Parts: sequence; C-alpha cells; structure tokens
Amino acid sequence: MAPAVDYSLYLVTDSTPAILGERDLVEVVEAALEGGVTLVQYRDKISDTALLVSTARKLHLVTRKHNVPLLINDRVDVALAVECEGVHIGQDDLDLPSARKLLGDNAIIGVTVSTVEEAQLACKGGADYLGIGTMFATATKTNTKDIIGTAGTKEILRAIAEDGKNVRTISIGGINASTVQRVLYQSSDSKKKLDGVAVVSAIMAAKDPARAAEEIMNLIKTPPPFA
Ligand code: TZP
Ligand code: MG
Repeated sequence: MAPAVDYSLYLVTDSTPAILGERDLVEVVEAALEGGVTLVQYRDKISDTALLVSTARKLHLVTRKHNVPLLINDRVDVALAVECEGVHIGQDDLDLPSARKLLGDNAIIGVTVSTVEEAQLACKGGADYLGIGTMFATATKTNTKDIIGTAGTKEILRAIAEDGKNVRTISIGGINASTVQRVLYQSSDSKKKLDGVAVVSAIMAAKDPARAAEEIMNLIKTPPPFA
C-alpha cells in the first residue's frame, strides 16, 4: 500500500507553448507548490525520453523539498529511472497489474476512468486513486473520450463506494476557481466523495501560479455558498 497522500489539489503539468509560454516548467511548478498544491503529475507528451528523465529529476528535487509526491504520466520507465513516488496511467497505457509489478506496492498508481466499468476494474486491480473525467470540456485536452460532468462523476463514485472504499478519487477537466466548489459539491455521493481535484491550465497558465493555487485551495477548504 502506498503511503497516505493528500489528493486535495493535484497539479498536472503541461509543457506546451499554449500553456507554459516561455516560462520554465520547474519554476512554475515550484511556485504552484508554494501556493499549496498537494500532489504533482509530470505530464509531457512532447519531450523525448532523455529530456523527460532530466526534467523529472529536476521536478523531483522541488517536490521533495515541499514533501509532495511526484507522479509521472504514462511512463513507468521514467518513474523507475527517477525513483519518484508513482505514475498516472490511462486506459491505453501500460496495464495496471504490469505497472504495479514493475513499481511495487509502495508506489502510488492512478488510473484515468470515464465509466463505471473502468472504475470498477481499476479498483479491483489495486489502483491507489482514480482520475475521474473528463468533468468539463477543456482546451487543454481536446481528444477526451467522454465529458461526464458532475452527474457522471457521482454515478461512478456511487458504483465504487463499497469495493473502492480505500481507493481515492479526484476529478479532472475544466476545473478552476469558478468551478471547483460546484465540482466537489455536486459530484459527491452520500457514500463516497471526491478526495480532490486535478488542475492544469488554471494553475499552469496563470500569471501568478502560486496565487492561483492558493485561491483554489482556499475554495476547496471553504464550504460552498450553495451547500
Ligand atoms: N485529462 C482529462 S481532461 C485533462 C486531462 C489531462 C486536461 C485538464 O486540463 P484543464 O486545463 O485543467 O482543464
Ligand atoms: Mg496516458
């Protein structure tokens, strides 16, 4: 079993010019950590393997400084090379049992799920957390399979309330300061709630990523006005 993790504000990185611009990825992530993000996923679909490994090493130095786990998107080999805390895999990546075998019981392994069936399978397979989405349409990832909204998310949470009671859950897609409270409140089932939200552009593309992270974290901690 992986160590206890705070999933409340999960930063997923993006290295594309549309989001990062001319800025340095590691500096933006460090600012977001100062603003209070609790978990970081290095998601980079453009760099070659050598650059992925060297960037992941730099990111791991800063995440460790803040005592926050670093996970790698897609690439179990990169996570092994840099000895970070885990991976996030999608439905088309290396399968969960193989990832677990390679990384061991202490690694944090998250799986993207969009349907009840995928969620049940990931719970059965020993995922530590589910990345449930896509919550809302987003310019950051346009080839998403399904936009499931708060209703679809709630349906998944309800379906895994028993078999997945030890599995943590986060929502991803279009989450920002304007949507975060609605996401957390409207998705929650009486038996199982989201443990957090994953955010890309609302923090990564912000002029002041520390301030953006802080603002979203404050909203997560505050009961919504419509509750
Ligand atoms: N998976 C589903 S939506 C998404 C990913 C990686 C991108 C979310 O980006 P944003 O900018 O937080 O909407
Ligand atoms: Mg993937």
